[in-house]
Amino acid sequence: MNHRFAGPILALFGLIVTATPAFAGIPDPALSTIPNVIASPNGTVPYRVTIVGQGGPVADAVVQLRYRAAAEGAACWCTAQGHPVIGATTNPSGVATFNVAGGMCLNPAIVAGGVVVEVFVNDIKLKEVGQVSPDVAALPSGSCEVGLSDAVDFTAPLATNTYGYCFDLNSDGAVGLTDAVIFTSPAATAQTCPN
Ligand SMILES: [Ca+2]
Ligand SMILES: [Ca+2]
Repeated sequence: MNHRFAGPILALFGLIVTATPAFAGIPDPALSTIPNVIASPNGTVPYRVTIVGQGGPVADAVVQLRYRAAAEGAACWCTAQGHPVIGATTNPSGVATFNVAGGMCLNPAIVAGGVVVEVFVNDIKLKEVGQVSPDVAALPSGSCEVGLSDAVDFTAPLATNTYGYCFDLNSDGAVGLTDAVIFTSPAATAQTCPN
């Protein structure tokens, strides 16, 4: 090899080698799991996303839920909950866990503009999702609460396994027992905001 080129070629080789792990860490929307956001008045119902790339789970990725203005305005928010951008970082399994303290069902088909939450991973938009919540019926006061009116709304869909966007709390495309289990705890304790 001509020694004049050895340096640049070695440098190029080094670039390729160091670039590989970075590529492996690029989130792939098709491999990642990003359900509808679930909000609850005291944030105790966790919302989890799993970010996966070609090389497997992506750790230490910054995941942001960015609410569009119309959706932010239609949601119920507890005082301590920052918005419209809510962030969390993925663990070694690629899982980021949020505890969104608020409420209201935000169906993109109904919310003005057709977009509710844009999910960004390391500042790259990965998906658009809606929001669900056990707090589906708004109180006239505007405060977030899981109470009798929410139970009334949930009872028929849960009892008859009838699909409705707002009642599919675990985003599996169906309404049934799993959603009832998620709904029961905040309903039984008449969950409200902690402040
Ligand atoms: Ca309510
Ligand atoms: Ca479901």
